[in-house]
Amino acid sequence: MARYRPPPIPASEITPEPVYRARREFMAGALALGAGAAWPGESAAQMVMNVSVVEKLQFRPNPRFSTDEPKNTFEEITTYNNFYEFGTDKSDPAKNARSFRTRPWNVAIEGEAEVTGSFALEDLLKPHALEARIYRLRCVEAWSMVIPWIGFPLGELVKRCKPTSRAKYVEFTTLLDPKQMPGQRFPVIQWPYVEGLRMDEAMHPLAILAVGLYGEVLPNQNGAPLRLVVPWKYGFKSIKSIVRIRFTEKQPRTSWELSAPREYGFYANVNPEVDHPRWSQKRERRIGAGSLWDRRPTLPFNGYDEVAGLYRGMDLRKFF
Ligand SMILES: Nc1nc2c(c(=O)[nH]1)N[C@H]1C(S)=C(S)[C@@H](COP(=O)(O)O)O[C@H]1N2
Ligand SMILES: [Mo]
Repeated sequence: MARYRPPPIPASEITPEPVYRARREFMAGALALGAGAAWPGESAAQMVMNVSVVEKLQFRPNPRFSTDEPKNTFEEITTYNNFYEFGTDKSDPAKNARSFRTRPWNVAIEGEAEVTGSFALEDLLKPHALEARIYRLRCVEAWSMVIPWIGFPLGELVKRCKPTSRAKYVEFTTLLDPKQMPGQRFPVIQWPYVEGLRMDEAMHPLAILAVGLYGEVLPNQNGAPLRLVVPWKYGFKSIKSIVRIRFTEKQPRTSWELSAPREYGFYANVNPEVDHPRWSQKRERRIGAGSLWDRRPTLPFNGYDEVAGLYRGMDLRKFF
């Protein structure tokens, strides 16, 4: 990967005007709350991007739910992406999502819940204090990264929606907009991208909705303005650019299951014992660290052992 050189001009000039304006509005709105802690000892996004004018998110670090492994750089996290709506190469999303409009943004809450309707993102976020959490992300393609997210527990939002007793699952849907998302003009997978969690998974304190990383509003290629992060599951569960959250009685039919049911199960828990039909899941390559051949062992549940209780009594080879 080519070495990154910081642009010599301020971000206000390199960021397309609507994006820049949207970011300012985003900040002026719901997110300027919380404890106001800075990222300890650094501001990598600021350094890398030479940004002096883009406002920072207000958040509190959460060491209890953070790994102390070395973080991937802002550049790695924002130039090596899976976001098929913007192309299938790892470098495509950074290029093709540049002018993606993430404001205004509404999220529909639907299904088996007392609180439903269409919510402006600002209103949805208002009650939630943001936290920084450094999580491992393990892609099904046998690579991994360490990413400092900014977000809040999904379970808090679920509770506020007051799901009914019939709600057993939560289904998430990405925006469908082939005009803005050129990848959706090709039938790579079934659009829009759909993912889902069982209710107890959604309530687990490790599952978060992210709105930023490295102290900054989420870059478009990472799933702006709102994406799920479920660190014990393969990366594809962590759906980006969410426009709908639906509470259901039946298990949602996810895009990956519909495209390749033998390869991608609903649960998608990181499991070194269950190989992908076309490759082993025993090891993984940490992006940016060492050579291509430097592989580390993959840990069950991506190392997040505290979720094991959710699956007690389940055959995780069958429910992969
Ligand atoms: N809507 C949508 N969400 C998505 C994807 C996608 O193609 N479309 N790719 C998934 C996959 S396979 C991975 S590994 C992660 C990558 O997240 P990152 O690019 O922020 O590291 O996003 C997930 N969320
Ligand atoms: Mo992935």
